[in-house]
Amino acid sequence: SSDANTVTLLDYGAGNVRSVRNAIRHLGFNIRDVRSPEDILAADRLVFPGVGAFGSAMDVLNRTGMADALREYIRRDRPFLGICLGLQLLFDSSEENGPVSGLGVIPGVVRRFDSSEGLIVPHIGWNALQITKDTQLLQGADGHHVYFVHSYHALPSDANRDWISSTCNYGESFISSISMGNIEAVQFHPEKSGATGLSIFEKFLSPNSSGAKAPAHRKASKLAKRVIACLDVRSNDNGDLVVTKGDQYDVRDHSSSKEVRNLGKPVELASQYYIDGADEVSFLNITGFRAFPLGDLPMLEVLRCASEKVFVPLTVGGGIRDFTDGSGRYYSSLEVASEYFRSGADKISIGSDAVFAAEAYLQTGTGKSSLEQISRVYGNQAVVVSIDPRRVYVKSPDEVQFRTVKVSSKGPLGEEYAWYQCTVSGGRDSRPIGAYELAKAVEELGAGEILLNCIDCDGQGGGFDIDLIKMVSDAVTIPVIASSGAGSVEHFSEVFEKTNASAALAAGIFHRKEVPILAVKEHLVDSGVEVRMQ
Ligand code: 1PR
Repeated sequence: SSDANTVTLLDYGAGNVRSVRNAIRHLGFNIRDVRSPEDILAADRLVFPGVGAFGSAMDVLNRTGMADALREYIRRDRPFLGICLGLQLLFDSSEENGPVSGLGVIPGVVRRFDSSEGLIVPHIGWNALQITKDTQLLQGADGHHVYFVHSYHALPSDANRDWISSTCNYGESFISSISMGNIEAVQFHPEKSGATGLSIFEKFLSPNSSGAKAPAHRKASKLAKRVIACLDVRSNDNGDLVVTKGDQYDVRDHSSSKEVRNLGKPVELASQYYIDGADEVSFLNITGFRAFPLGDLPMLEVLRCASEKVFVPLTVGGGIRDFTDGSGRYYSSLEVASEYFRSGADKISIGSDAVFAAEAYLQTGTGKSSLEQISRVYGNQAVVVSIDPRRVYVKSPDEVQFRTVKVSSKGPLGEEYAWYQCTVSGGRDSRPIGAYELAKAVEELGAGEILLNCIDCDGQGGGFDIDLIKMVSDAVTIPVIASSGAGSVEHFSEVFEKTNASAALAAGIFHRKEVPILAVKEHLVDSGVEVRMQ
């Protein structure tokens, strides 16, 4: 009924499937969107990227008649690829806001990862596939790292054993893909899994092509530590968006010109870091707290263009808060975040507003912040909180009401302790809350990940603040990204050996081309740290 270059996409409008669209187009295919149940039955090849929560997805599918159409399409054994929630929905039921009934195609249940033993949930990152069945789709992908982001997983059982094509281990063994006839579904995100993911996607789109071969690599076995490249973006004095980089958050040159340092073009650098093997790319709109970010359309354009070329997760932060523009129109932070998601972000990052939310929550015991709203709509795996603390030395822990650490090197007056004071507005204003207290509070409010900077270390190249990162990563059960201060490959192995950080982020050393991403990863492999190699 249609040409071989067209694939049908079921996007029921619950979230961002831009990345899936970008990957399909990148592989040279056109997309036909499903508008009615009939479109499902008429498809030659159907991609079903589930987004949002299980219960609300089933509601939409039932209400629109698409649930029945999907069951029929699958019963006819027509080519189908479910992604993430698109795999989970095939099962009998899920515990997510439930129990809720699913499509009931595969026997079994979907359950939350158990964080009671300290397992970090959501499961975010690159984990190794263990192939249990020969399929064309996953050929050559055994032991490859692919990108996962989820809190719920389908449980393997005797009843569904015939369906399983691969499993993955995270706290326990769970189903990472199923395959039966022409029905395929994956829990990971092929559209965000770099070259391995694109090759899996391509095998579904053109099953007869011989081209898409999974790239050769070293065999992986577990969740990898992530290496993230960060681009601080702002307008320079000529009004052009540039990647800049500060020293302790000061981005102006120390020469007489005092210009905003210009380290390159955001889209070009992001694409280069993807090619170089970055596991994720973050954009921070560092003057977002001043200017209204939706007024800052170039930043949205940067995101759109970057997401067409970068097939690993993209995070964007800066300026996510409620705002009233010059004409009196009010924008909620949820609207700002939605615009970022629509433009291609996989996660958003909140700085200043999260500090205010945590302060209010600790005072009143209740929260009604933007952080909670955004995480309710998009899921907590999509919400990062970026902390910008500054070290404050004290003689004894009793001096302050905040959690202190015994520091590895003493303060200027011989102080043996420090607490880490949170700031807002890019370090300009200090607030009465510590990084430890903030991290605990935002975890409760629904943050899915913490980006932990340190103003003292930023741009100094002297290594990460191990004391701070250990304190925070021991305190929460969501992933912590260590940031600020990377100057050499050894700093990365140090932070993974001494703390519970799940990822390490750097900016300056990558922008100035002092240390390539590949060198960081090779050093980590040599140090016995599992990383994704391409
Ligand atoms: O408060 O929600 O509008 O978010 C603003 C965001 O912008 C926050 O995430 C905040 O961290 C960031 N930001 C604000 N001002 C600056 C600045 O530099 N003047 N950049 C800034 C923060 C810090 C790191 C940096 C690492 C690694 N950038 O992300 O990339 O320190 O650097 P290094 O490897 O060179 O040491 P809101």
